[in-house]
Amino acid sequence: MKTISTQPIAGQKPGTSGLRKKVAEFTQPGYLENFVQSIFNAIGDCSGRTLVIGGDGRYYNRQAVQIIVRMAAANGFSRLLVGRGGLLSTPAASCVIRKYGADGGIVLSASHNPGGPDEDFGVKFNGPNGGPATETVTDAIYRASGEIDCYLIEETADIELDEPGEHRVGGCRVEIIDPVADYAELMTTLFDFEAIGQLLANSPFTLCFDAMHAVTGPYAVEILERRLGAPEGTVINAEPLEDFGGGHPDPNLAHAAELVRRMNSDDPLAFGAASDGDGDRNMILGTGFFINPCDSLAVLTDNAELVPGYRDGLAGVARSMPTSPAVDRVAEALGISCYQTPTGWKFFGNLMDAGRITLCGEESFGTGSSHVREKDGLWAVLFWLNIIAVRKQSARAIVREHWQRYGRDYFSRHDYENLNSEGATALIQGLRDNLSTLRGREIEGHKVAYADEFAYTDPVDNSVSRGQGLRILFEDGARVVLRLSGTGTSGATLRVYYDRYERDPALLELDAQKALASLIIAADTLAGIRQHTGRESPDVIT
Ligand code: VG1
Ligand code: CO
Repeated sequence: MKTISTQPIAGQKPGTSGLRKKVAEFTQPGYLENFVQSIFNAIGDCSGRTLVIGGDGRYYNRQAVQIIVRMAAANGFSRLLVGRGGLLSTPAASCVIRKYGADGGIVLSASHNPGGPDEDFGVKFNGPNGGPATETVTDAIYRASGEIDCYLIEETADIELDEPGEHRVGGCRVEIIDPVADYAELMTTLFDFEAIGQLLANSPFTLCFDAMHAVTGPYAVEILERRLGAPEGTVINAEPLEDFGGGHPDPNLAHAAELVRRMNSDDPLAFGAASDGDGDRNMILGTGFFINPCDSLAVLTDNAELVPGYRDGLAGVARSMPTSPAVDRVAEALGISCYQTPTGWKFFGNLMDAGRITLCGEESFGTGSSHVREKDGLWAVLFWLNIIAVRKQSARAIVREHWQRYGRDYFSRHDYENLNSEGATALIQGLRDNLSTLRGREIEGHKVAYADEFAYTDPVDNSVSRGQGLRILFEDGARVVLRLSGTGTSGATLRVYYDRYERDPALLELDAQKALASLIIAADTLAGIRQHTGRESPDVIT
């Protein structure tokens, strides 16, 4: 074992989901080592503990796994569970931590950010509940990164990552585990595989899953093709590649282009889905139909009792603040609690651990439940397939019925990427300074009811998280939210979220951009979006 002296490196502050930087920064001498040692220092004595390690397979994943294995052994961990090939999707890592009672896990991923030598890398730490470290822990990691003076590492050869087996590194037992098996097993306990299998065997029901050359390929092939009997080739772009095949592993209409093409071909498919780099996001498409993630969460909540794992009902639900309130309406009808948390999955963990919620989700293509402590892309796909198999209706028909019953919350998010940081900060600061003056102002037919900066008090541990997005609520129930992204690695990304409720049965099938047009203009008037960003239109609309 060697003790290597080092000094703090500025900027190792975890964001919405772990530490994400350009590969060039992460591969600087000592950069990864400093951050990993800061995690170990923050969690305290590691001796005798068990750690799970895996990642989404992006560039630098394999090298990073080898370094972390040697450092974990040197820091006293007695058992490491490492995904074969260095792979573990984010939800599978969460599953493995929980199943084997590990003390935590390190997941190597920058999620939906592109990968490759010139792109992004990331490291996140999950706690013993399998969920992303809470803010208390990420704050402690950041503090540790500012005080670090040495790191510990074993001087051993690389271990064989591609074969199942056991290794000794220093005093530590390292087990190479099948990255898919435990997760696939868990899915069979939640969903009716027989009913879904029958649905898929029924030839008019055609399905395509786009793994985007990211980590879900092996999971989707095993579950959809091998276990559920979907035809070979149902999963496209199934092989995880270090650069995701040059694509952007973000499941939305812009980036999952091949899937969208197949859905709209002359012989359209019944159901399409895609996941992101680390497998925790999902996009669901019906024939000629995109299901907004906010609506998806509401529909899953409303139909949960059709699915074996949720047959006994839901303890409660939660959504991130910028997510539309579609799920709130269902929770009210079901008589269960509905919580509103800041953006990022780390805020759902306490609610789940305390048994307050079963399902939760975010507008950013994230949906999940208490089966693990991360959002879970394939799980959401299986949930939808299970509902379709039971109701024997198309995805589109199910959503339409939902709107007829509950009304529709039109929702859209506009992203302005790679902005000059000063301009983006000035925009937010300018609006923040004006929040208290907005009440009563009328713009484009919407009158401001109130405006504030969202702060969250965790009802379980009473911790307070401030500065979680500026929101403007209008008297007609419409809403605009503005916040800066905490996952980017260059410049700033502004996210503007719009939602508006529509009850009129004749107005439920409008184009979302048209339905939200007046709000989009109102937001520009109030926040000076075009003026501060210098952009006429957003880069990505979801
Ligand atoms: C984004 C999303 C947020 C999500 C986070 C991590 O964060 O908005 O909802 O939890 O990514 O998702 P931000 O700070 O950039 O808005 V993942 O799949 O990239 O781990
Ligand atoms: Co992700």
